[in-house]
Parts: sequence; C-alpha cells; structure tokens
Amino acid sequence: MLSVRNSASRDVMSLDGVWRFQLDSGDVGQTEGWFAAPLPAARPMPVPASYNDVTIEPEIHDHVGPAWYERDAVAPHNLGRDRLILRFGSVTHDARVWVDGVEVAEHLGGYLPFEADITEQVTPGQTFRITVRVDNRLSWQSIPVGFLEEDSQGRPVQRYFHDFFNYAGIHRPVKLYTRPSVAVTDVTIVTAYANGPEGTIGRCTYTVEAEGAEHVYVIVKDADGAPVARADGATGEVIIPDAHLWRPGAGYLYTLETHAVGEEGEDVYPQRFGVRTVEVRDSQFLINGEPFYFRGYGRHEDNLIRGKGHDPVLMSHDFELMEWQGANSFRTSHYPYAEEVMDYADERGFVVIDETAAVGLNTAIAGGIFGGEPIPLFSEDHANARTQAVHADHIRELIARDKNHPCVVLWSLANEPESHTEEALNYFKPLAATAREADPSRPIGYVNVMISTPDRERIVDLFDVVMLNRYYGWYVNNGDLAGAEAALRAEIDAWIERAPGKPILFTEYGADTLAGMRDLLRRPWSEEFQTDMLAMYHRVFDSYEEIVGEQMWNFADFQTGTGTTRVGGNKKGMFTRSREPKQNAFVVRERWLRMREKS
Ligand code: BDP
Repeated sequence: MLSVRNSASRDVMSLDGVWRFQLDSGDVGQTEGWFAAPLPAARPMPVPASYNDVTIEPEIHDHVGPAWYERDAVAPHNLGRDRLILRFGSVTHDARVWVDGVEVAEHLGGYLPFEADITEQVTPGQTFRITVRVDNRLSWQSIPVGFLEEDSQGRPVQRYFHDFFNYAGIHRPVKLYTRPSVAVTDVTIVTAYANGPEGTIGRCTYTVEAEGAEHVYVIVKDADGAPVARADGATGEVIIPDAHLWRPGAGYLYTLETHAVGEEGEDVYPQRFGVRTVEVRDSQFLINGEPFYFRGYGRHEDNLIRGKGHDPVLMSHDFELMEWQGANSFRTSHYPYAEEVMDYADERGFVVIDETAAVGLNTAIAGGIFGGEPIPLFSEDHANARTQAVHADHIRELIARDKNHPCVVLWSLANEPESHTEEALNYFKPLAATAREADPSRPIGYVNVMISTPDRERIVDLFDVVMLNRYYGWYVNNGDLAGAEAALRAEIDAWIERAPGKPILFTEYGADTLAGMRDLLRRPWSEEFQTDMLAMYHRVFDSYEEIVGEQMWNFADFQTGTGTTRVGGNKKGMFTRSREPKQNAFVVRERWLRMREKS
C-alpha cells in the first residue's frame, strides 16, 4: 500500500485533533446503530493516541471491548473528478468505519494502515460524519493472539502472551487525500549498483501499477530534486549515473516520480527509494557488499499519556538519543511501527529490522503466569489454520507497506514463537514462503526464545539469520554473571554448529534496572548491575565473528500489564520512560562511538 504523499495531482488533509469518543462496554453500539447518528454520550478524545491513559478513569484504562470515535470533516469543495480517500495509519486492533452511517471500511490488525474511497459518500464542500468502532480484543485468531477471561466481578479481562500493555485507539494519523481517477496504485522498487571507471552506476528496477492509465513513465530525481534519469513503461529499469548509495549513517534518498496518464487526466506519485543492496553470506550480514554490525535496541512505541499514539516530537527525540549513543539500528519490536518512523529512519540512515505483530505465539512462556494445564498452542482450538491465514495476510500487508524503505534490511516474522515442535514447523513453513514470495530481495528471520535451544529448535532452517533473545544473568543465573557467561558461550557455540553459515544477531539481552537505584555490591535491579551485565554480553560478542549485531532490550522503559515481575512497567530500558539516561547509557555510548569510528 502506498504512503500518503502530496504531489501535483494529490492534496492531503489531516484529520488529527480532538475527536468524540465513547466506550461501548456492553457491545451494543452496532445493534443500536451508533454509526447512524452522533454518538449518544460522547466525550473528547485526542487522535492520534491510545485512549487508555488520557483520562483518569479506570473504566477507560482497563476497557476490554469496542469503543467508538467520531468527528466531522468537510469534503473539498473543488473535488471535481478526483477521488476522495479516507486513510488511517493504524487503529488498534480491529476497526470498522462509517461515513454518514454508511460502512466504508473494515480492518483486522492494529498496526497497519487501511483506507477507503469515500467519494460516493460525500458532497463537495459539505460536512460529513466519520464514525470508527475500535475493538481492542485479541483472540486465538488475531495477530497477536490472546484470549478473554473474567475477573471476580464478571468483567472481561484480556489475556495475552506478551508483556507490553495492550494499548488501544486510533494510534496513528488520519488523513483525507484526493487523487485523480487515473491513479498510481502501487510502486515496487528493487535496486542494485556496480562500481566502474565512471563511478557508481545505480540500477533501479521498478514496477508501477496504475488504474485507468494508458501511459506510464518515471523520472528519477536526486535528493535536491534534480532529474537524473527517466524511463517509459509500467515496468522497467532506470540507470542512475554517478549514484549516491544509501548507507547506514548516511541515508541518501532518490525519488521515483511516477506518472500515470489516461483519458481522464494524470496522476503523479513520488516514491522515495535508496540505492543499496542487502545480502547474507558466510555468517555475515552485508549492506552494499560490506559486513554490517547492528548496534542498537529492541524498542516500543510507548510513552507517557499518549501510550502508543504516534508523536513526531517523541520520534525525533528518540532518534537523537539513538544517534547520541552511537546506535545504527533498531528492531520494530513487536509490531510494525508508524510509517512516519520508517520514513525518518530512511532519511537518517538507520537500519531497521521490520517485525510483524506476531508476538507471544508461545504459551510456554506464560505458563507460570496463568497456571493450570499447558495450552497446546498450534492446535484446532488455539492457533489454527485461520490464525496462520491471518498471520500470512499480515506479513503480506507489512511487506506491501514497507517494501520500498531502504532502512528495512530484514523481515522478522515473529517474536519468540514456539519453535521446537513439529506443529511449529508446519505453521511457519508456509509463512516463510509467503514472505519470500512477497519480497525476494530481503533476508528473513524470526526471533528465537531462550527455551528453544539449538538442540531442540526445529524451524531455523527456514530462515537466513539466527536472532536470539537471551537473558542469562537475569531470568536465568540471576546475578551470577560468571555462570551466565559460561552458559551464553556454550549456547553460541552450539548455534554455530546448528546453523553453520548463518549470521547470529542478538535481538534482546538486558536486565530490569530501577533508575536511581545504586548499589555498592552491584546487585540485580541496580544501575551498576545493568552496566556489568551488558559489559559481559559485549565481551562475549566481541569474541565471535559469527555474531553480527547487538540490539539490547530495551531502548527505554515501557508500560506493561501489572504483575509480580513488573514494577511500574518493564525497566530494562537504556533510558527511562521519560528518556533520562541510566548510568549504562554512558558506558555503552563509549563502546558504540568507538565502533562507529572504526566502521
Ligand atoms: C522477552 C520478550 C520481550 C519482553 C522481555 C522481558 O521478547 O517482549 O519484554 O522478554 O521480559 O521474552 O523483558
């Protein structure tokens, strides 16, 4: 799906701001037709934001079920023969949308965009009402999975197998945009380059899909907007003389200006891209043919008050912090991030591991939390063929959204799924094929959980890299760093034997750390322990050539559900939730700046 861009033929209007909002605790809104008239008892609610922390009402914070948003908008008075599209960056988790009482869209999954052509529902220059039903419930057939229980008062409680809080609402910008009826509907770009006597020759292989077009042509413009090459036809190749590569730390971007011309007019769509290659070979991760070492973090879209609502101020600040620290990459743990974040990473030359929302496909991890009989995960009554189909659709949607981002170098199909059983192999085999079919140009991986050790693991052969989340020193060998180091080394040795030739990437390692807690004995939970534990991991990583990256857990403290292992959230952050550095941030900064200088 194309991003929303302004162009000579497209106008964009923002619908962000304060909307009207109402909980639907009895799930009666749909049968009572809340979409057909203004909401019966609405209150204000900002968009984009999670609704949970905006008010101080427990009913809203802990709500499980549908909630409704509504606002008025005005259709452009000069619409002419253009189409009018209503687009949501994300609505978490499931959405239904009406315009003046007419249903125009439905979307499953909380972290990807969707849109609806509402031209027939509006009159140019007239006000219309947008109504959105947001349902935050997770089931065995959603991605991520979850299930419902009741508390002692008979109220619904959402259970899930990941720790971050189940924030909900309209999380990303909402836009109205116009485009001609002749329209560019998709663009796919794959790049390559060759170094020769005349410098670097870039090659951009492209495919444009267009509606109602008789003729398609493309112009490549450089970062200053100067045209450097052009080609005719909906598919083809453009050669870029003297090309600037997109490199980690130097995000040079070109634009493929695509023109679709038909009887009804012309559409112009500017698709940005970078010239770069990605390849996995001989235990190395190569970007532009050079070994790349990932320095960075697993992150979350999470902050005070706004929850998972996209905020350009916070986004910019987070990138400043990452750069200050010498990081060059992050993983979009544990769901696709806002398109604005991906654009920004492209521009700033950050390298991104792009992860699906398939987190917590693993009932073993939460076994201790819920007690009772273990749940057979991949089975008819739980994660079944329908779940797999939803997961496959989600992978296709993610790749369709992010395929042209040079920052994305690797697709992560799941975080810590069950991966040591025959059922897991059957579940993931077709999904790996789905990802490869949707994008043959990038490597794929999944993030392995600690209990799926190399002697038990069954699915790694489907993937190009080994991605490990390890907590030796924290959940295992807590406080015993000597024991942790021995266990870590033994396991790395076993992975090298189990998956020869595959690069190994540490996608999580960390210790809960209460900011301000100092300890002369350097024990767990103190700032000293976090520093010591990460230093131990880094010493180990430095002694293996097969290890191609360190992404610690987590960039910042983040909100979770409550529980005996969480004190006001997950505290494994390098920074606090309000972005103050812990002591460790300065120590890791020295290491990463040194590494940046050498690379
Ligand atoms: C890992 C998960 C991550 C958690 C982390 C932790 O991938 O989402 O936040 O553990 O417990 O298992 O801190």
